[in-house]
Amino acid sequence: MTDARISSVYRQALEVIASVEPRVAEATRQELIDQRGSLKLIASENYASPAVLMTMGTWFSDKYAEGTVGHRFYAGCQNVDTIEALAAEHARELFGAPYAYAQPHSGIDANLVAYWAILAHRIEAPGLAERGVKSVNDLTEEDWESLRRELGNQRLLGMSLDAGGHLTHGFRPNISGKMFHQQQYGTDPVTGLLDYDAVAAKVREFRPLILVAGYSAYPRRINFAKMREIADEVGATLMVDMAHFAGLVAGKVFTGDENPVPHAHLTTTTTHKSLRGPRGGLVLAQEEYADAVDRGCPLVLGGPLGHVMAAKAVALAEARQPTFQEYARRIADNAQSLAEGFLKRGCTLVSGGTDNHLVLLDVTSFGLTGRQAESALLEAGVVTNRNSVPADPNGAWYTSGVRLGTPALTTRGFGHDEFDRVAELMVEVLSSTTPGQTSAGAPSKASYVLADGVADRVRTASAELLDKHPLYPEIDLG
Ligand code: DSN
Repeated sequence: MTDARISSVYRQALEVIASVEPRVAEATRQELIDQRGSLKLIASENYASPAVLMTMGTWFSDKYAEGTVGHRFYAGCQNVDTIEALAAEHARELFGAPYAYAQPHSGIDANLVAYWAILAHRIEAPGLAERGVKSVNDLTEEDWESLRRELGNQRLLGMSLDAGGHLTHGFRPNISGKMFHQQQYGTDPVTGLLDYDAVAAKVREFRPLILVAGYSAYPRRINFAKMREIADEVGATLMVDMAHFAGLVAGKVFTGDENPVPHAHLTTTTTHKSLRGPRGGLVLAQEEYADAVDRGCPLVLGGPLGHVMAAKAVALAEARQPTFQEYARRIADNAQSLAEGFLKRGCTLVSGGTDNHLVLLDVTSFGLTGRQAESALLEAGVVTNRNSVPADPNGAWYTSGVRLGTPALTTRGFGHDEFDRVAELMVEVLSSTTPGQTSAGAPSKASYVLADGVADRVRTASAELLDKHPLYPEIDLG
C-alpha cells in the first residue's frame, strides 16, 4: 500500500537531485522501474526497507570518524559513537556474539580486518613472550623485521572458488591469495557435498594458521562445530564468512552446529544479502580477538561510513523482530520450491538440491555456458549471475552454471507456487536458447540465439507474478 509520507520524501529527494544533475535523478527513477519489472534471482542481492534506505541518505555521510567508539582521530564524533555503538549492540544481541565491529565497508573489507586481526593476535616474533614484551611500543627493529617475515609466511585454507568458496578465501587474484600461502579444499566430486574427512586430512597435511569456512555458491549447510574440531586439531583459527547466509543465522534457520557464531573464532558477513540491510560488512569475534579487530581502521579500512553504520543499526533492529524469523524460514522454503521446480523438469543441480537460500543450476544439459544462459535469461527479464560449477570445464569467465537465490523475491512476497512458476519460465528460456557463433563463424561461448517470441512471452508471464507482489509498494514516484 502506498505510504504518502514515504512517496513524498522520495519525490522531493528526486526533485532536489534533478535540480543539480537530472541524469542521476533519472537513472535512480529508472533503477526502481527496472528492479520492479524483473525477476531478481541474484543470490547476494535483496531489497532493503525504506527505513534502511532513508538512513543512508543523511549528513552522517559528512563526518570523518577514524578510530573506534570513544577513541576517534577527529573531534565531534559523539553522534557517530552513538550509531556505531548501536549497530554493534544490535549485532551482538542478534547473533549472540561476544564482540561486533560495524565499520567494514564491504565483505572483502570485513575479511581483511579479520585476517589482519588473526595475524596480529597469533603471530609473535620469536622470543617476545620470554622477554615479557607486551606492547608494540617495546618492539625493536629486529622484532619488526622478524614479525614482517612471519606475517608473510602464514598459511590459509579455504573452499575453492569452483566448489562455491569466495575469492577472498585465498583465491589467487585476490589479496588473500597473495598475502598467504594458500591451499583450497573442494567438494566431493560425486555428491557435490563438503567432505569433512577430506577437509580434515588436508588441514592435517597443510597445517594452516587460518581455516576459512563459508561460501558464496555452495547450496548446502555447513556443520561449523565439525569445522571447529578440524581447526582445533592443528591449532588453526576458524574464520567463517557467513555473508550469504547471515539472514538465515539471524532468522534462526541455522541453529546449533549450523550457526557459525559460537563455533568460529571470528565470523564475518556483509549486511546487504539475506540480512537485508545496507551495503556493508560486519566482523563478529570471540572476546580474545576484540582488540585486534578494533584496529581495523586505520589498519586496513578508510574512515567509517557513518550513514551506512546508522543504516546497519536500523537493519539489525529489523532483523531482531520476530517477523524476520518468518522471512528467513520462507527464504529456505522457497529455495526448496525452486530446486524442486527444476528437478521435476529434468534439470541438473549442483549437489542435487539445496538446503540454504541458493540453487546452482548446471546449464550444460541445455548445451549452454553460464554466460549464454545468463544473457538469454536477462533478455527475458530474469536477472541471475553465471557461476562456476565444481571442476568447471568452461572456467570462471564463461562458466557452466547460473546461481539463483531466493532472498530478494521472498522479500517481495513470492512463495512456493511463484517459485515453481519461476523455474518453469527459466526452463522455457533455456530450452529455447542455442549457442551462437563468433563473427568468424566459430562456436562461441558467449553469444546465443533465443527463439523468437520467448523473451516477450516470459516477460508477460513474469509481469503477472511481479504485479501481484509489488516492490516497494509504499513508494509511488508519480
Ligand atoms: N559478489 C558477492 C556475491 O555475489 O556472492 C560476494 O562478493
